[in-house]
Amino acid sequence: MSTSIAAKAAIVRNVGEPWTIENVEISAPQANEVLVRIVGAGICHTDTACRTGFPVPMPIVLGHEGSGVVEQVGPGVTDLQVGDHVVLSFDSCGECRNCADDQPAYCFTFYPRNLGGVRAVDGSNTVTQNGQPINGAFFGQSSFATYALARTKNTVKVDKDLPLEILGPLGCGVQTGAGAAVNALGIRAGESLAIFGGGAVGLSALLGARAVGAGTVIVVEPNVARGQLALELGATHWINPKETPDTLAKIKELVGGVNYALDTTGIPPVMAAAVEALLPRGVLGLLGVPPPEATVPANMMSMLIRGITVRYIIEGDSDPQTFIPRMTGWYKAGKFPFDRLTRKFPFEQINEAAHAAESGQVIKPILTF
Ligand code: CXF
Ligand code: ZN
Repeated sequence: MSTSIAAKAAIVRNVGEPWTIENVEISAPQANEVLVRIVGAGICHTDTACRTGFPVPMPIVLGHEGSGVVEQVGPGVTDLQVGDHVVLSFDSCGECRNCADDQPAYCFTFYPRNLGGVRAVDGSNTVTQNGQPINGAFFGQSSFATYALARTKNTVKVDKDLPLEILGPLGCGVQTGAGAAVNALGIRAGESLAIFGGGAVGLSALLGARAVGAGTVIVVEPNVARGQLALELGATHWINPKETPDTLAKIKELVGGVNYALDTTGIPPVMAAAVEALLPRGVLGLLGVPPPEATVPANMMSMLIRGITVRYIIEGDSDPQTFIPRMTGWYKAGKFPFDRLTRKFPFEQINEAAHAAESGQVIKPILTF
């Protein structure tokens, strides 16, 4: 059982170069690992950011929104079985203070585990090519490949009556947005939320807020198709900042202010508007990746007198083992139509699919195998 498995993987050889699909070998699963035959893999902004410079070792097999079928289990694995349908999420140690607090997205070893390119446990390679090392283990999976090696910790079993091909984004982008609204902000029935940016993460936040019965949900988004989709998905208001540049004034005019705000853009002036849109005791959650030199652009006195909280949120404060089943439960109940954000592309069209997302034509591309 310890023979490696032949697979095809999309490799980035150097920063900024396109993906090339090449033959590789995937390591057989060790203790606490499973081999998954990938049937779908979403493309997240972090994949494209890593291709173009977010620091990861090269050459590398990216992909961290995989879904598929368990093909092999490592020695001693009992909680997953061959044939199980699974969604792959981010990896965590399960033992540090934050993992023990059920906050695995803030695992003390999150970055080496998810972006280090090798097995965190012993530094060995999970992907090779003709015996030569290729970086893998990306978010404990590297799912831009026909097979992925995952850890039981980040492998979540799902019901077989769900559409497996499109479930991968529940492991990152959808979980990040929906979890931000539901877990991190803890939005409750009737409370109000303004979401800045209507991409995959922002619209997932909208879906999460709707699933738990939020009241007013305002989406600020310049792309007309995305703004219209936000309204179809239950946003009470869509503000197009191209037509209404003073979004803060517009939010105040519409509803006076909001209990919560989420910024998915990482753009400092957008964050400044989001802080000022909050009612007293409001909370702003930051999800967008900022420019490297950016500092917080908020007026401290204005925040003080309203008792404002501003915090960063990773992966929606989610524990994938419980939050992914919660989302699939909402989906089955017709309360969480995340499939409306997706479009399928054949694996071979990975570069076209990523470009379609970057240019704003597609919200969440999913590679199918
Ligand atoms: C990432 C965002 C940047 C920090 C690490 C986690 N989320 C998912 O793609
Ligand atoms: Zn991601």
